[in-house]
Amino acid sequence: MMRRLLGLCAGLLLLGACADTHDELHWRFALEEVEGSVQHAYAVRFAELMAEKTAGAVHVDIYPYGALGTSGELTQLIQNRAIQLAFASPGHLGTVVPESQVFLLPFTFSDDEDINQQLLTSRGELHELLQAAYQQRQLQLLSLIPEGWMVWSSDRPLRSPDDFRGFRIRTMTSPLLLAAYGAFGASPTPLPYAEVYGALQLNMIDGQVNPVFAIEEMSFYEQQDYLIFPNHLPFVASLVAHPAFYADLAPELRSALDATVHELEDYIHQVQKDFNRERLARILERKDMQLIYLDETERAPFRQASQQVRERFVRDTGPQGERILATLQAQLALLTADTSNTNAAEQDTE
Ligand code: 6CS
Repeated sequence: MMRRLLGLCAGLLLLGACADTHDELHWRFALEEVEGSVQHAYAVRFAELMAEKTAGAVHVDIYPYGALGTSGELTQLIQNRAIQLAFASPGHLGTVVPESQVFLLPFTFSDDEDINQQLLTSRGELHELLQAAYQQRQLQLLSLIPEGWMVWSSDRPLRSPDDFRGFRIRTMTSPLLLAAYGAFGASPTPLPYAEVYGALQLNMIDGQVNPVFAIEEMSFYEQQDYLIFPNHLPFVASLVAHPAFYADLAPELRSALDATVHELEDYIHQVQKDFNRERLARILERKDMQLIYLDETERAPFRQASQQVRERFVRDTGPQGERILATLQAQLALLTADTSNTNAAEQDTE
């Protein structure tokens, strides 16, 4: 089938009529992260699997961060159909798809990364509601990708909202993050990813928040003394395309894309775990950073402050956002109960 498609395209190209088809067989995939990142590992494997599944008919060209623009600009390139695939993190998507900010709500997810991963990969009501919100804004949600726990990097210890007073923390640009760090007592400063290192170096900010692998590969740790692990929020990225690009794909290509995205779910979860563990070791080999793991008592005031952030989310996103949050919470409760039952059953048989 793929050979026939290519043969047809080659014939039409001679007639000068296959530019669009040719473009779509060379898919441009833009990343919000540099080479060596979780998103890059995803894209490299994605390209391999698409080539395998289409007998080489689809060639994926990867554009790491910096090649095409900021996260917001990549989303616009998708909406304008200038590129075929991109990552769009809810951390930068808040003004485009406000409902995606459900993934920015602190202390809403499980402390167990594997349960959160089951939530991200489930294709039930939550996915459908999010898909509708994305499609309203000319985006097709293809997958939700885990990238690890958000970690605070800082020039001082941060154990309580009091420690956050006057602390200038760089956040991604979604409005809800400003509300969250405001509720924690900090002074949030939204900036694009590429500007964070310089802002730390020039002392325009005191810290920032990202998974460990990103703190290592963007060298943020060089300008910081503390890494603080509150485990308040997993970093989630969404993989997007234009809805018309997806709908217009030949059925064989759409099946190959769907299968690839599905196959990458377990793969990328393991990659992010490995990257975050290995890069922490790499940071500590290079610099004597202080690591602080918040305990339950220290997490409690942040957990309490997070309630007002959920209320703000519901105010900002209305009934659609409220339903997304309620569905997410209900699904997490079910997944948590299932896991406890499985663990209890396993203990009984031991
Ligand atoms: O902090 C940021 O802006 C970025 N952090 C990561 C880990 N991925 C993409 C995002 O743009």
